[in-house]
Amino acid sequence: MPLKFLTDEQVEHFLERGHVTLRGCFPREVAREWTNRAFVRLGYDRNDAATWQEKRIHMPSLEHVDVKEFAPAVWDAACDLLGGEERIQQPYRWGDGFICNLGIGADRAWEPPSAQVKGWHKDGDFFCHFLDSPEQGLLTLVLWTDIAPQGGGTFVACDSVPVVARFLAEHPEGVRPNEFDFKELVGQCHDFIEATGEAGDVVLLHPYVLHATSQNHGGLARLITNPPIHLREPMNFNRADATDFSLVERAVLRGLGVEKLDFVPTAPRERIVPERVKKQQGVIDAEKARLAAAGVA
Ligand SMILES: O=C(O)CCC(=O)C(=O)O
Ligand SMILES: [Fe+2]
Repeated sequence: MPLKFLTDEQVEHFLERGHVTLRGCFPREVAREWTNRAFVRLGYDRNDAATWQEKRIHMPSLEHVDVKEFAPAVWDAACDLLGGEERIQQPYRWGDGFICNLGIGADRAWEPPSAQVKGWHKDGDFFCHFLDSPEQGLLTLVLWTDIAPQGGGTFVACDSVPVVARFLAEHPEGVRPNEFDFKELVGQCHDFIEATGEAGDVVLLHPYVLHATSQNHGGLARLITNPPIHLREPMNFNRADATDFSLVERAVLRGLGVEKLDFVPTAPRERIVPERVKKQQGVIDAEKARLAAAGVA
C-alpha cells in the first residue's frame, strides 16, 4: 500500500516498537489556550499547585476539532498506519477531555517504567475486544503540555503488540475490558519507555500497546488526551493481496509470526458504557458553570 507521509524508518519503528512520535503537530500557543481553559473548568489556579486538589482527573469533552484541519500531519500519518482514509470513520475528531496528571505519586520515590509498575492496560473500556476490533484503530497520545522525564509521561510497553495479539488470537469469543490479566501480559514485556515531549507532539500507537500512568515528579501540570480513531470495518488479517494489509494489521501478523490469518469472532461485538462516562455526565454542568462565571463560555 503506497504511503503518503511516513518514512521507511518510521514504518519499521512502528512495526517493531508499536508507535511513531510526530513532533510539532499543532502550535504550542493553541495548546496553551486549551489548557488554560481546562484550569478554568476545573476551578484550579494553573499557577498555584496548592489549588490542585485532585491529582488524577479525566475530564469530559466539551469542544471538538476535526484532526484533518487541526493537525494535518497526524491525519496523514494515521491514514498511512490504517491503510488509507477510506478505512477510517470520519470525521476524526479530538476533544478537550484532558487526562490530567497534576502530581500523581509526587510523594513517593520515582519508579522507572517496568512490569512491576501498577496500572498497565490496553485502551478501550467501551467495547468487548477481539483481535480485529474496529472500535479503536489506533491509540493516540496528544501532548497538550511539555512533558520532561519524570514529569508524568505515559509509560509505554513497546514490545506488547505480539503479547496482546497472541492473547486475543486465543480468545475469539472476545475479552471484556475487565477480563484482561494485564499484570501477566506486561510480565512478558521488556522494552519500556516514558512518552515525553513538548506541547503539540503526538504519539500514534498500535491499539494493542500496553501503557500506564506514571508518577509526576516535575511539579508541572501534565495534560494529554487519548482520542480513539474508529475503523469503518473490522481489521482483516486474510486479505487476498498482501500489499493491502494496513501497517496495524501487519504488526499483528508479524507478532503472531504468520503471513495471514482467517480470524472469525465467535461472539457478537458489544459496546459497553464505562463508569468513567457515567460519572462525567455530572461533571459537565459544574465545568460549564465555572466557564460562565469566568466569562469564558
Ligand atoms: O495518564 C496517562 O498517562 C495515561 C492515561 C491512560 O492511559 C488512560 O486514561 O487510558
Ligand atoms: Fe490508556
